[in-house]
Amino acid sequence: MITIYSKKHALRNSKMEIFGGEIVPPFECPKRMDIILDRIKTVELGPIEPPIEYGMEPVEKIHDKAYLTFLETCWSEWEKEDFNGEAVANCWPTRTMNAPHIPRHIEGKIGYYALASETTITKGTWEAALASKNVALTATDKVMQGERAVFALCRPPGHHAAADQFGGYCFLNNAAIAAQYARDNGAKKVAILDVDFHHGNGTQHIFYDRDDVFFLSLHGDPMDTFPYFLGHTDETGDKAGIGYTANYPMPPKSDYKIWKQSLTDALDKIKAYSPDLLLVSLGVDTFEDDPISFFKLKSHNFTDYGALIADLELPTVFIMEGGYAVEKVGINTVNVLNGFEKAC
Ligand code: SP5
Ligand code: ZN
Repeated sequence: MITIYSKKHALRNSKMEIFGGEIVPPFECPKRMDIILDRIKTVELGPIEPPIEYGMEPVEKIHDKAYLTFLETCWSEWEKEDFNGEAVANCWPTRTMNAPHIPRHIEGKIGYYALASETTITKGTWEAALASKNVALTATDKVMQGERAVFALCRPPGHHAAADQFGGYCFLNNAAIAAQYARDNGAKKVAILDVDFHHGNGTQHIFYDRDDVFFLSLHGDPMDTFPYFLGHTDETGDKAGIGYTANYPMPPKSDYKIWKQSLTDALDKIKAYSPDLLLVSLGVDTFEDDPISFFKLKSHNFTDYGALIADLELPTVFIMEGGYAVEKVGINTVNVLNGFEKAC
């Protein structure tokens, strides 16, 4: 399997995350990519190729123009203030405010566009996010041109990013951009299977009223974990999209036996939908030792479910999302890809 990868991910090099009331080093760190690349080389998964440049057109089909300008200019505006740290939100338009105006001041603007406070914006974040969407688009193009499956080693991840919101370590929604690109280039129906531990709130919201992109997510119950406010079973789509969102929230300590039941159901739904293309939002934070998650998958379970995904016999793009047990992130990620490839 070909991997698409850009060194520019390293430009996203935040030094801090707000976690449990403390300032800690970010869980979503550049080293994750080094470990995954090492594993790809060790098991000889296949060639590692750089992305090509797709420009902003495919991004503007998903994201709000003013949001993109905000992401591009946030760091330089923040730097102009007398602040000493990274750009971070501390005030939001919450339930009793309806945000009729986007503030002029960067502190208000960042609150308007942020969906969580753990994710800061730093010098280089925008450039890394742009490289990440190019990785997803290059991989998607290759699959559209006939590759059975390609791995988009995206960083920063994307599935929490909505049309005009960042957070959960995500800025541009790589999977959504890739799905729309596929739609615009011949795919009539696209399915997005999100196996990251966290609900893919951004992707769900982007496609919620559409029937041409079917979004399915397996995740920790939002009653118990991030992103807390989306991802319940009764969210099944709106308007033309009714029936084209499927959520599988699962409780703390869910193991592979439970997780696999959800996966099997999701795979059956994908089969019935019969898409032209499958995108997998691949987060391996379902692993038992993940520091911020609560599922109990073991390393060999990742191999097993890779093979189950291959059984769909669909052109498939794997798009990297989360996974923070850094020492095992390579083994777990590549196990999915190897399990898939061996079953083809
Ligand atoms: C792409 C992705 O996986 N993003 C995840 C963002 C999660 N951010 C919130 C982390 C809060 C963790 N709280 C964990 C409590 C652990 N006991
Ligand atoms: Zn996650």
